[in-house]
Amino acid sequence: MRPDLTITALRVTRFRTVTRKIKDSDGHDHPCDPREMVMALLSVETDAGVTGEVLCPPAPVRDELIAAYIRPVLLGQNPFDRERLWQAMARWQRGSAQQLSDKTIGYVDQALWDLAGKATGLPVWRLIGGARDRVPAYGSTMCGDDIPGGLATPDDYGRFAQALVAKGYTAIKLHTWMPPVPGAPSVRMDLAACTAVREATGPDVALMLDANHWYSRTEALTLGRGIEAVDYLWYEEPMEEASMSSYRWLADQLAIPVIGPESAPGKHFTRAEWAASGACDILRTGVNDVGGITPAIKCVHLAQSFNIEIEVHGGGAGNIALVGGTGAGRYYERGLLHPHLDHDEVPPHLIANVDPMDATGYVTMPTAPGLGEAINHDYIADNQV
Ligand code: LLH
Ligand code: MG
Repeated sequence: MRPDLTITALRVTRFRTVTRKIKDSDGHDHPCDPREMVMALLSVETDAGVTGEVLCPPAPVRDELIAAYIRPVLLGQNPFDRERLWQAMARWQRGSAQQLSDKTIGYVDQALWDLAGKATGLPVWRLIGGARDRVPAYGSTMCGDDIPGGLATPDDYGRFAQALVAKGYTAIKLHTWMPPVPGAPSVRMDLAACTAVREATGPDVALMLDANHWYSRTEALTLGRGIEAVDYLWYEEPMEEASMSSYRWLADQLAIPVIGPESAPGKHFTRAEWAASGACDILRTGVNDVGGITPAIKCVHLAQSFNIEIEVHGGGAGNIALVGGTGAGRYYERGLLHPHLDHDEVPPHLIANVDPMDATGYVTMPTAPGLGEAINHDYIADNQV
C-alpha cells in the first residue's frame, strides 16, 4: 500500500431501490407494501484506483453541498488524513450557516474510513482498534402504530417480544406510541406495553424503553418509576434533549439508568456536557448523529475516560465498525423491527446484509476490507436516477 494516495474525485450516484418502510408525519418509520425509493452512493476516488463508498439518503449528499463544501476540502488531499479532513469539514459548518450538516460530514467521513480499510486490506472495525469480533444485538422495535397484528396494543408488543426471543435476541428495546398515532403519547399505554413485554419474556431478557420524545418532566418521571418496577435496563429519550437540565432532574430521581443524548446536535461536545453535568447515567453516540466515525470514537473515549458506559444509536455498517472497533456498548442496536417486516430480507441494492445475527443473538464483525457493505454495483448502475 502506498502511504501517499490522493483523492481525485467525489461522485454521488442516485438510484432507485425498493423499501418496505414509510415515514409518518413525525418522521417515525412504519411498515408498508413494497415501494420505490431513491438512495445515494457516495464514492471517494483516488489515484491508486481504491474507492471509498457509503450508502446514504440523497438529501445530505446533494450536488450543491458536495460542490460548495466537500470537494474543495477533499480533492487533492491524502484520504488517510481523516482527522485533518474531518476538522476542516467541521469548521466549515459554521461558515456555511449550518447548510453543511453533521449528516453530510458524517457520510463523507464514513466513505474515508471505507477507503482506508480497502487500501490497507482491513475491515474498519479492526482499523479502529479491533476491540471485539462479535457483539450481542438487541432487537429495537419500530414505534407503536394502529396496524392490525402490528404494534397496536400492549399484547402485540408482548407477542412480538416472544417472537424476537425465539429468534435468539437476549435483549429488546421498545419504541412505544408517538404522535401522530391516535391516542399517543400515553404514559399509561407505555407502561402497559413495558409490563406486557416483561411478562411475555420472563426475568432473563434485558429490556429497554425509548418512549415518546416529548413528555413533560413529571410524565417522564412517572414512566421511569413504572419501568424501574418491571426491571428495565435503561430509559431513553422521553423528553426533548435540548433541555439538558430536565434530564439531570430526571436522572437525579431515578434508579434506572437514563441514557442520552441521541438526537441532540453538538457532536462530542454535547456528550461531554451531558457527562460533566450528570444529565445521563449512560452516554449515547452514533456515527449518523455526531458527524461520522471520527467524532463517534471521541465520544467513546470521552465516556471511557469518565468511566461512563456508552451505547451506540442505530445499526448499519458504520455503527458496527464503531462497536467492534472500540468495544462501545453492551449491545448493537438491530432494527427497527416490526412483526410485518423481515429484517433479514436483502434489499436489491445489496448482495448481503451487513448485520446477520446468529441463533444466540450475536452479530459477527464483517471480514471484508472497509466498512464491509456488500454493495450490488450492477443493480445500482442499472437503476440510476
Ligand atoms: O423516534 C423514532 O422513530 C425512533 O426513536 C428512532 O429515532 C430510533 O432510531 C431510535 O431512537 N433508536 O434508538
Ligand atoms: Mg433512541
